[in-house]
Amino acid sequence: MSPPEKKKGLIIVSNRLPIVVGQQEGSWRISPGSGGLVTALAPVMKAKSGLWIGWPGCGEAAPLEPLFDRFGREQGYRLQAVPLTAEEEEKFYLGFSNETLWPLFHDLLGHCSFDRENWLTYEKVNRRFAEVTSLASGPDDFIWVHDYQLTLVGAYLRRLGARQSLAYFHHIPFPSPDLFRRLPWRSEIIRGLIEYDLIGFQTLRDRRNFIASVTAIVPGVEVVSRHRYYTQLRYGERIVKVGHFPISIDYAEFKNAAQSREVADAAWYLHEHFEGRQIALGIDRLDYTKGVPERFLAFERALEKYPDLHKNLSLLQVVVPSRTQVAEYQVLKEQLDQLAGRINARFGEPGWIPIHYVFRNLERVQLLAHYRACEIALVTPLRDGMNLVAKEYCAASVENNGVLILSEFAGAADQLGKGALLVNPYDVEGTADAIHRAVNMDAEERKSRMRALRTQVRRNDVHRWVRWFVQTMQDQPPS
Ligand code: GDG
Repeated sequence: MSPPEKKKGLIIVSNRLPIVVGQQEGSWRISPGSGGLVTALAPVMKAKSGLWIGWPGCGEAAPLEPLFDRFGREQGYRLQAVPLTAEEEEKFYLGFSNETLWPLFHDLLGHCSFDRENWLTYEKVNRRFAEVTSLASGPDDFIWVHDYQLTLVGAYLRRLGARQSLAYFHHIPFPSPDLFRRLPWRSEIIRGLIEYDLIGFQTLRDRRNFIASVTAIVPGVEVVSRHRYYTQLRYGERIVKVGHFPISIDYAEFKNAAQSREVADAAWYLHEHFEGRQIALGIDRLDYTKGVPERFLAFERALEKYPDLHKNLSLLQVVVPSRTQVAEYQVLKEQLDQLAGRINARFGEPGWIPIHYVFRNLERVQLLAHYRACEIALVTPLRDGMNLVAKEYCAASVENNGVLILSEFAGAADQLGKGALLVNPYDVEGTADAIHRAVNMDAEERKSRMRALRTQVRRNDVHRWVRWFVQTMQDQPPS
């Protein structure tokens, strides 16, 4: 009789744990976060006795141990915290991750700071993540690390003797070799990444950029074979797969929620405030990569060039507060306040405000109602790994009447480029023309474009993404 097959566990490592910890009526509560990644991974985590390792993101006051025990019982997978001091959070997260890697990887060299103290803390924190993961994992587990904050965890795990399969997914873009070379620690980062067995990117462009950098920087790395979704590299004795796996959303969940009575009512109520005009929607985290000032300028140009838009179109821009401790983000906030004020003062008339600009987080029902109510979505980042707002807008456009205006520099453009109106966000004139075209698009063209977009998102949802990534790791073709 053959011995029973040993169960392979799944360990996810990410900077933040996917939880919300808070107090309600004096007692501590813990609940899973609401992102698509958590929804997609939860069933897999349950089936594979999963463990999620990350920074809890709450102060030390919370009694984490009993809260995590309760979470494990309720959700069917476990959590493990990696503690960070305030100084580490500042240098590792706000500093190196968000002031060096984030702008560099989004092609915005002018926003980068290169600070050695921040780099040293980044190394130290990555080492700590690896130590916690090493202690918590068994020899048959599959360890899957997420995103640019944790590029070095795989290499530290190897130094600690890890023999398991190590995978990494990079949620943001990977820059061209010419840009990547500017990073003083380029060699350490790229040598860290090559220690994983599978390295996943969002787009073919990111995958190619990485391969060009790694083969230029690390002697002895060579391409062994190319397949549609991944390339195999040889590095010493090891074979490393480098693939592209465009991330997605839980399409069915978005579609069903958008069809609920609650959302339909909220959407109707929202549109009533706009008295029969069309609404162009922008929803973005406060971030200079999202191209919001450029979008305001394009909207202004559209009003200048096309007087028929006056009183017939408003831009509803939601900016979600983010990284507000970083000085650059405060400057961006002021810039947006000023631009919106100036454009409204220039074009506004009694009964018509051109830009409705709000700086806050929307509740989920409101988010969906915004998607459903608005005839146009303006998703125009200067660069974006994927951009899930674009996919969510399509899933929630249940009447098939929305027009998606999408930046050609969002990862999502690879999949949605045919149904969307693609724009270069730096091209104010071209974006203004696209806005005018969207407003005047007839119902038939809107429908056929939106149908194509929704089919694409439905077929390639986040559940398929998880299966695809895990199967590539296990050497099976994608289903
Ligand atoms: C990184 C990469 C990549 C936004 N406003 C509200 C709200 N949201 C939710 C959206 C969406 C998410 O936040 C934003 O996702 P994005 O993909 O647009 O952007 P990043 O946060 O920059 O994420 C990105 C992603 O990782 C996944 O790999 O696509 O390129 O940068 O889900 O719905 N949610 C609620 N209220 C809001 O006001 N509830």
